[in-house]
Amino acid sequence: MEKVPTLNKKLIDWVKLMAKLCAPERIVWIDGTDEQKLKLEKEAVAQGELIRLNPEKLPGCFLHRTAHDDVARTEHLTFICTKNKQTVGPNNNWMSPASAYRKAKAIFKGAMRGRTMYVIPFSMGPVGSNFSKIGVELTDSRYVVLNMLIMTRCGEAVLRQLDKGNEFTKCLHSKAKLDIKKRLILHFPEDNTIWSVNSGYGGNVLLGKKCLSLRIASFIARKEKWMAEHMLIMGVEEPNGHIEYVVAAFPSACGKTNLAMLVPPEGLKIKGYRIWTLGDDISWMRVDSDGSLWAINPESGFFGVAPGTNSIANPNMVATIKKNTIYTNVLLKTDNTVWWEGADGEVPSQGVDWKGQAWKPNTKDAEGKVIKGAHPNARFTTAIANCPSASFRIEQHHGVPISAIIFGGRREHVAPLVYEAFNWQHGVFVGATMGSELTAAQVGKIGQVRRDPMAMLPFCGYNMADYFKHWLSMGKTMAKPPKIFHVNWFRTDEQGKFLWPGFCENLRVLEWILDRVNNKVNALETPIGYLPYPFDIDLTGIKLVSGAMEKLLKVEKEEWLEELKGIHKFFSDFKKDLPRELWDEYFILVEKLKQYGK
Ligand code: OXD
Ligand code: MN
Repeated sequence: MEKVPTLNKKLIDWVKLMAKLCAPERIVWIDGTDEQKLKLEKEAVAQGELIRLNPEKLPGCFLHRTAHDDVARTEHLTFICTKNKQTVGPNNNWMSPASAYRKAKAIFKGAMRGRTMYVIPFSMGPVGSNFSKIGVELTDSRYVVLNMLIMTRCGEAVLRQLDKGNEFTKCLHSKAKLDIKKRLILHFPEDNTIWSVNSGYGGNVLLGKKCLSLRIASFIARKEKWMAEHMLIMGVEEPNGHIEYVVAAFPSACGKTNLAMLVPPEGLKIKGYRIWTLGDDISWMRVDSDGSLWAINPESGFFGVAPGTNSIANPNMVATIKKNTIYTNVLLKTDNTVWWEGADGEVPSQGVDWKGQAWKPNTKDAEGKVIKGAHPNARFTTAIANCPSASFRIEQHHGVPISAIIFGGRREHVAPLVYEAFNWQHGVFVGATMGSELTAAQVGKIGQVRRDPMAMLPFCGYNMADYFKHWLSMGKTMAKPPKIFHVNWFRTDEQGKFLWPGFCENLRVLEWILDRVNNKVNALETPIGYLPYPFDIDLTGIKLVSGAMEKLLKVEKEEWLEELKGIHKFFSDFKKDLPRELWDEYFILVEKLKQYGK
């Protein structure tokens, strides 16, 4: 082993043990310095793991291509390994720790032979905050190291934290042979351990992200009475200069990243609104001595989807990814810059696609399908600090106080533009029954509703029925719980045209939400919750088609009664574990709807 920069015996012993299993040629400790980062970048370029992009147009940027069958999270190969199967619930794949370790050990054995094992000490959350958690990831991938340097705070400062305390999540990753047949993403929450092997895709291998900050953290959070959620965090500066902070959970393809950093539309900007971004994916929240819920973003970077990112959808992200960014699986242009479907500007006349093949627009494959330049799940990894709307509070150990929790989904019908839950318990029901219609980008029947409670279905590290109980009990610990809302930007008219313009105009809905938080406007009581009066949504500077707002805010009794059948089926899957309070909310809603409009 090279010189070991820590005296933490538990850490040293574990690194030794894992090195014995994986048999790397050498071990390198990541110190977080620019010097080491530059060296790793150089080596990665020399080895063909990264391509250096045009230094004038994209300074400090690189392109990486994954294996063709390693482009997204693999939920069917993702397991929670606990002694008791019941712990993980119907929402997770389960394996016993003994058999998971046995299986994985056989794959890890000698997997790093001839390679370097990097030791990455990282902090999820500001280094030294009481609310942060430490992890150490061992990996044989330089790409992982370089991504972790953006997505987390890592290096020397974290090791100094480990001089004071002993607890860290033990994260082991090896690319091994990138063999999908031997790919495993294993979580051992009872051992605070994660093992990931035979993948090089971010969501499977940047172990601080989904694995630690959601699956392991949700498990710990339940025990320690806090919340680890799949939520953006943003500040909305109001015209009086006061900033209210909100969190929001949406299933994928609903514009979570775009919302987190929106640029106010002209009509609202002149009133004095401004957005402050804290995070686009994960929120850790706990109740403070003031009885309010406070949030930190455990991450320090964005791992965002490139296709569809452009100056209309997300001008702040376009500005953010112009420097010091790692692109994965996008198209390489002839001037050594990058492109993806839905990017700004002209479609390039040629380039090299995400698979490394020469590409021209509208070329078809053997099945007659147009070959894409970028993979639909192509990504960029970039620092939050690069973002023009980055909050000045991202490094604050205490985080920010949360005034509203927003749930959302993609629904052509049923869900109105926005509504407010009656109280915390009803809000938990609203989050627990969240759903989104499948789009062409997902496997399944287009339009079919997939339930994704709190957008946590793939990320809750234990039985979701217990997760709902945890949410219900957290509400009781808050003197000032945030108000809970549901939004839907995707409602359509009879012709299937969107009724709401979306994107930056969504701030108009946030304005109503904050007006409700601050008791500035009244609302209409309906069976599903409180709805805005149409005149309370400021439409200055935009024109909706006549009658659109009424349609956006309509509660259709028959559609909701139909919706409740799907919810009944979903709840029934949890059998007797589902908390009684959620069934209570269900039956209250059925009754209210039956009476509605009579
Ligand atoms: C993500 C996801 O990558 O939710 O953030 O899949
Ligand atoms: Mn996510």
